[in-house]
Amino acid sequence: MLENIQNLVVNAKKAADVIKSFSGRVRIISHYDCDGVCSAAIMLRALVREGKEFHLTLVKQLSDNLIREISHEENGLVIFLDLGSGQLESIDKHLLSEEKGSRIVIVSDHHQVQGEIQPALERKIFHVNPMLFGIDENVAGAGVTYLIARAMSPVNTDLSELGIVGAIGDSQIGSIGENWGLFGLNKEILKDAEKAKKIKIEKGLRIWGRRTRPIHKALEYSVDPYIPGVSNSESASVQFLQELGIELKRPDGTWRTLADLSEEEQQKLASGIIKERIRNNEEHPERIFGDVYELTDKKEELRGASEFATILNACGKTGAGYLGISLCLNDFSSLDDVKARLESYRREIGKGLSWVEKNSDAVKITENASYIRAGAKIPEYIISNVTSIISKSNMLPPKPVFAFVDAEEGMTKVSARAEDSLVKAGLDLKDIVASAVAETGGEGGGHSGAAGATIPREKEEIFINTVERLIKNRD
Ligand SMILES: [Mn+2]
Repeated sequence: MLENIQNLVVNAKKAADVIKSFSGRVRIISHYDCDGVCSAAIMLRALVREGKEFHLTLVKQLSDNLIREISHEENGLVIFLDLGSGQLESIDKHLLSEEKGSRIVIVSDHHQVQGEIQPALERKIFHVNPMLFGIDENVAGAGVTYLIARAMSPVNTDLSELGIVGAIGDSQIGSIGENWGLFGLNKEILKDAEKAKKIKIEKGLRIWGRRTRPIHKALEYSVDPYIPGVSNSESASVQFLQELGIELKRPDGTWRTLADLSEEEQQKLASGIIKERIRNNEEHPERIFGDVYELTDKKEELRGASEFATILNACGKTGAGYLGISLCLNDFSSLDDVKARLESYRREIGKGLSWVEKNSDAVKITENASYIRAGAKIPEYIISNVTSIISKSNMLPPKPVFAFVDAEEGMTKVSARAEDSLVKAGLDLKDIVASAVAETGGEGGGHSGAAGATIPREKEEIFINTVERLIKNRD
């Protein structure tokens, strides 16, 4: 493992040297989600520190068309962040082939590698991806980009916190036994962030809105951990806290937050939540504690790393990734705009969840998996969030969840999620989705617990049948 990481770091150093010695405007294409926004912010700051110019575009996905467009631009160095590894053939064909002159391409990504570069063109591409070295989990696109930035200059270790936020945005808070926290390469990056005094680690209840929401609101909106009978209901949350004897307000009448609770109150609340979870047969009732990461250089309401990751997803996915990047780089002038976006984003996710709850006829549950056919009822840009939340809640049986929604141009976006316990038992959604896509056409990829695809809409049934067969016949 250590050797693999060293190889990855050597690879990152090569890419860093290419960037440093390049003169001219750097063309950057990054993914529009939290991880992509963090990746872009890291690269921008590193480039500015080198006195370089850049032109950045954030995109939902890297299509053949986009790659072709970039090939028509005057650019000597193209950097792909949090995407690109799945489009090597297209990059080879449109950006590297001989008549394109001396263009160099850097791919900094953590997604599955697809396609190949012709050996003759290999010297023109620097592909930094942990998967090439057998590291297939626990580092995000932002972490990989951070390794490049760190290799450019040690000054850039102050960007390590963004590597962590990207990982959190990509749902990489994993577990080590009872102890929740980031591990693997993420843990290394976390050490840099602690050393640079950018992140403080505390232990606490892993509930969203620790510093930003009234306690009863935080419980009402909590989906991971899910609190049966309390999540989704304001009055039930208030009653739950009152029964535990926890004051909702401060002496001055303002709402208390989870961060205000005394040690003893935290214990009381925790055992109350665990009891509810046991009573409702939640799989790991005790998994409500974890490392809570505080971003020390952000404004008070942006300090919770999970909350910050959600904010960046909200900005990026609603077409305002530039606002997310400013926040990453500590420009808080657009905070009001950001808050409004966050609220509407969360509202959309909430609407998506209640649509699934109310439309059980759109959910097909088989022995092997659950399938949600939402058509145009849930927007494409939040379906991965909705699917993640559903797979972590007890809304559906403990099986992999596949959600289908309409995408552009007659295509269907598929989002697949499986809980940790299923992944540990050997389920690999990345493989399943890849095989299903081989049957339906389209494209797909991801990780063992979270994968996605875009397929022709008329092939949904074929996709489902293939998944059924694959899960059933799994050893
Ligand atoms: Mn990513």
